[in-house]
Amino acid sequence: MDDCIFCKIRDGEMDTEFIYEDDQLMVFADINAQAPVHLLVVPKEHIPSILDVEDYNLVGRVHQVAVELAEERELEDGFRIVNNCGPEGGQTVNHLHFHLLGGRQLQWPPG
Ligand code: DGP
Repeated sequence: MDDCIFCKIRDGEMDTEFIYEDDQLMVFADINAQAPVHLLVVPKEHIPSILDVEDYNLVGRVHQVAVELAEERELEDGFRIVNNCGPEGGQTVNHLHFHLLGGRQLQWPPG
């Protein structure tokens, strides 16, 4: 996708530092951090949203990497993994991604 910001990040056009990378996934800090730890775990393939996922092993792998990063960041008191889907779900970038948030008391319910 030519105009997708996460595809541009994947392709090295944005000078974004990868915290983790493998053949399927990339992880980088959210530009608009909402918590002391706010990382985005992003499949490299341009999948618009979770509604478009065909292989749910990918979603499992996303969670495995997110949990490993939470452990690495010593978020033993808790953290949250969030996927926003569609306009009412608050999705603003139409390239599948999961937020890993932690390092402060998170509130529930979200706004
Ligand atoms: P969502 O609202 O769930 O679609 O989250 C999209 C997130 O992506 C939002 O928290 C801000 C982040 N974001 C948008 N553009 C960029 C960017 O260019 N670089 C980085 N690192 N994060 C971005």
